[in-house]
Parts: sequence; structure tokens; C-alpha cells
Amino acid sequence: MTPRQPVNLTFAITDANTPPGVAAVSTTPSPDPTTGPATDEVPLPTLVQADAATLAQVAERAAGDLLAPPTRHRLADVVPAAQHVEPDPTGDWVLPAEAVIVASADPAALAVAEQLANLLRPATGYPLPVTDATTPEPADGIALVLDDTVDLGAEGYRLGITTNGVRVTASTAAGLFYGVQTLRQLLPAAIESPVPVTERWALPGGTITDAPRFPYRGAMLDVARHFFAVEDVLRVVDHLARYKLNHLHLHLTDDQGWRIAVDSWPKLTTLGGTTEVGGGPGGHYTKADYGRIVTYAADRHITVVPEIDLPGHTNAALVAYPELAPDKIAPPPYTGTEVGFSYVDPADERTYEFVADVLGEVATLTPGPWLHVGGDEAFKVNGEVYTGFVERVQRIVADLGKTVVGWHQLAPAAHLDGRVLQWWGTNGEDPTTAEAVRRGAQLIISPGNHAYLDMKYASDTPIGHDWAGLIDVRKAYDWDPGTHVTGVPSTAVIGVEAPLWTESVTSLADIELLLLPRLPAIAELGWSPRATHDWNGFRDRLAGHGPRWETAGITFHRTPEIPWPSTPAIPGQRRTTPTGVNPT
Ligand code: IFG
Repeated sequence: MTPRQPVNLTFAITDANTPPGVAAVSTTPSPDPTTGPATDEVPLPTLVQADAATLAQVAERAAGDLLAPPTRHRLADVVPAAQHVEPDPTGDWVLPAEAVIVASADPAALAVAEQLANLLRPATGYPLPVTDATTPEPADGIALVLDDTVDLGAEGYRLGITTNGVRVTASTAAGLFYGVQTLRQLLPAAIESPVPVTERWALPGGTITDAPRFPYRGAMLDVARHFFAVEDVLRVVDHLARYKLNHLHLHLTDDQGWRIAVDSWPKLTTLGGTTEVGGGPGGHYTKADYGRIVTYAADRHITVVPEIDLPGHTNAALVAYPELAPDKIAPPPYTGTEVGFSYVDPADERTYEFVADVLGEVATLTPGPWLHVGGDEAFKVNGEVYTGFVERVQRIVADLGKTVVGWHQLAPAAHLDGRVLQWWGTNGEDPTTAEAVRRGAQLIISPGNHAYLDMKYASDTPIGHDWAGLIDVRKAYDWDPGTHVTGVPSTAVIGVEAPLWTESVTSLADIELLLLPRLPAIAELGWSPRATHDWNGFRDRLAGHGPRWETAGITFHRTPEIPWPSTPAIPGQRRTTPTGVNPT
């Protein structure tokens, strides 16, 4: 990184002739103070037109440049920020071609070792054989060591880099897996190349001790408004794993489509699965498809949280089974984007047979402890009818041995032991939720105006919503899940989740455009200690991820908020053309 040259930015807001919202920016490089400018050498100010927002960003970046702390040590260059970093330059090490990856003789540890090898082999071209040992040693390679004396919780790890190689130690395979995600980020960005590149695979010496702040760190993909093939969902799982997220909430059912096969109610997918927003063919997951997603996620220490949204958001189910409708008449299929008009009949016992059958089959397919029952925007089911319905559904979930999650609209219903509410408000005041917490509920925090990644970054973002406002990276980053909801103690917060609703999202590239770079911001809120929370530091650490995503062929929004490096990770190679405004 070239040392920062002092830049003298003077902003001349020109006279009344300047069109509104536009200011002329003149950058007059400061003349050399020793010799002073020779009369003909004074550089002419370059006048560039810039709108006020860009102006502010340029000013902030310039100020940031001038005030930036000394260059951060590469060992701390990780997203999410690690709990404790101890650089030791005497321990710098370069991965050699003959390196071996040795793991504790435990299937889960060896699985992580194979995943590490699969991450490193393509770009390095090295064989990187995987072996096991009772006491793994780096020996100028990489050791992944299960050690139950490591006292860093269920997901913590210690990463040591010395001249003898890399050692990751953890008491669980999940900890080893997260140590591997950190190791991946400490290697040069070219490590993301799918084909061998010539590179010095240098690693900074030192020790990282790390463990997450919250146990629940998630993202949600709405596969109901638009259906996404299994392969697309697996790519999303990869993005979650890269940033140490550990829950994938799948919004499987809604007005526009039912996406999960239910043997006892087959028309839910044979009929209800054939539509989507905009009139496309929709689609659905067979039980085998869903099993592939669950297994792929579990291999990356990610728990799938299936959502069957009830009693509202059910038009697709009513198309398939009109007996569930209050008027017992099949509504027309719905491919629009309105909400709140549909609901299953809370007064009909058949409805609860339906709920028990569906949740029973989904529970059998789901190894994780959670069943999400939705509960949002059932505008025609109110008061005791609503709470009565919710309380019966909560008990069905508990009878299946699962833990119930629901949007925070469930709050007024009676508490059921272990109940979790997913809060999606847009301001921190919510007495009903705070009261439900006092009755024992815990929260997953997903503020519409900070974590809803279907919101546009800026007014010119080509897809997305804006009902909760615009969410740029700083808006996604600069808040605290632990204290966000008034009257809710941080001890009642199990974590954070970033929903991505897909009314306007129709491809993996669209998904990636909205997830990146805001998902890492949410991931850092879920993982990193509050003490490490710092926008300027996060922004600078995140900048290095642009070349990683480019090299990996991942679409992202090249927002001007982040000082993206101008050179790709591999000179001359750009695998994706990042979208969005290029930095000025
Ligand atoms: N709110 C609805 C979603 C979706 C969303 C889009 C929830 C819980 C607006 N419910 O968010 O179905 O339409 O931003």
C-alpha cells in the first residue's frame, strides 16, 4: 500500500448559478512548503462536478485518510473482527508446495481438513495431502487440532502462525472450521482463484484467539416470492460460511408459492409450487432437494431454519386446498407483491390437522432445533382468534420436539418455554415485544431499517425495496443487536439475522448484489466483541474483500462507501465486473 500522500481538499461551493445539490469541488494539491510554488508552477485547481452526497463521501474518505491510524497489521485484517490478535512478525511463514494438512484423528476434524484442502488446492495448485495424527504438528504445513482443554466455547478457536507453519486448535469441529475461514482471509486474495496462479502464499506471524459474541448469526432467503434452485441456495450457504454465520432461515411458503414437498398434502407443491411473483414457473424442493441443502449447510456448521408462514401469507396453500380457506373457495393464484390478504381458517379443526401434518414432515427433514411458524401480517386474524391460533401452533411445534421461532407479531400469545421471536421493527420502541421478553421470550434481531438486505443501498440501486429506508453498508453496520430494542436486556438477545426478501430478486447475481458487501457487516455484529466495533476499521478491512469476491466470481455492489483497491487480486484478471457506482 503506497504511503498516504497528504491531500489538500478544498471544497468551493460555487455561486447561486450552481444547480441545486451540485457543488464544485476543487482539489488544489498543496505546493511544496519548502520551495513554495514558482509562479508558473501553481497547479490549476481541477474543478469536478459532484453531487452533495458524493461530495460528503469524498470529504469523509479524505478525512479518514488523513486521520487513519497507522496501517493495521495484516493479522487483524479479518472480517468479522477477531476477539484478540497478537501479531508476531518473527512468525511470518509462506505455505510451501510440499505442505501437508494434518488433523486430529476424528471424522469431523478430518472433514474440516478436506474442506481446507479444497479451498487451497485450486489457486495454489499444491497437492496438500490430508493425513491424521493423534497429536497433529504443523511441520512446515497446517495442523488442525481438536483439544477439549481449549476453553473458547462451542465455536471458538485459536490460530497460531509461526515459522513452523499453522496450527488451529479448538474443542469442536465448528471451531476448527471458523479458524479455517480466518486462515483463508489471511492468505493473499489470489487464494480465491479457481485456477492455479503464481503467488507467494505468505501468512503473517502471530496468534488469534477468537469466539463469537452471539450464538445465533443468520441470514434468511425468501425462496417463495421467487424460487431458487438448490445450486443457488448452496452458493448462498458458501457466502454465510465465509463470514462465520451459522443459521440459514429459508422462507419456504407464501402467497406466491409453496416450496417444500409435503407427502400428506401433495397439491401444496404440485399446484401451489407452480407460481411465483411476476408469473414465472416457480418450483419446489423435493424432500431430497431439501436434504441436500440441509446436509451442505450442516457440513459448514450452518443450521437450516425452515419457515412455514402461518396463519397469513398462505394464498398458495389455499389455491391447492380450498378447504383451508375461511370461505372454502379456492382463490386465484397470486403473482403480485401485496401482503396481508390471505389466511387459513383458524376456526376449522382441519386447519390444525394441516398444520400438524406439514410441521411434522418438515420437522422430520430438519436436524436443527428450530421450526419458524411466521405469524406476520395476518391482517384479518386478530385479537384472541390470532393468539389462540398461535398458541395451538406453538404447542404443535413443541410436541414435535422442536423450538418455535416466529416474527415478533407472536408476542401477545402465551409464552411457551424456549420461544424465540424474530424482531423486524424499524424503531427500537416495542412494548409488546419487551413484555413478551419479560414473560420469557428470547429475540433474534432483524431491524427492517438495518438488516433487511432487500432494501436498496441507494435510490439508484436497480432492485430491492425502500419501505424501511435505504440501507448502505454503514447503516447495516452501525447499530447494536444487543441493545437495539428498548427495554430488552442483551441477555435476551440470542443473535442477529439478515432477511433477504425476493419480490424483486430473480437471480443468484441479484442475491449477491444485495448480500455483498452488507452481509459481512451483519456477520460482524453477530460474531465480534462490541469493543471491536468501529466503522472506519471495518470499512478498511472490508475493502480487501472486493478483490476476493472478484477473483471468486462473486457479484457484489461496488459501493463508493468502501475504499476498494483499484487493482484486482491477480494482475489483469477480473472474473466479475462488480456492479454499482465505481469510486470517484
Ligand atoms: N414484510 C413481510 C415480508 C416481505 C418484506 C419485504 C416480514 C416479516 C416486508 N413480512 O418482513 O413478507 O414482503 O421487505
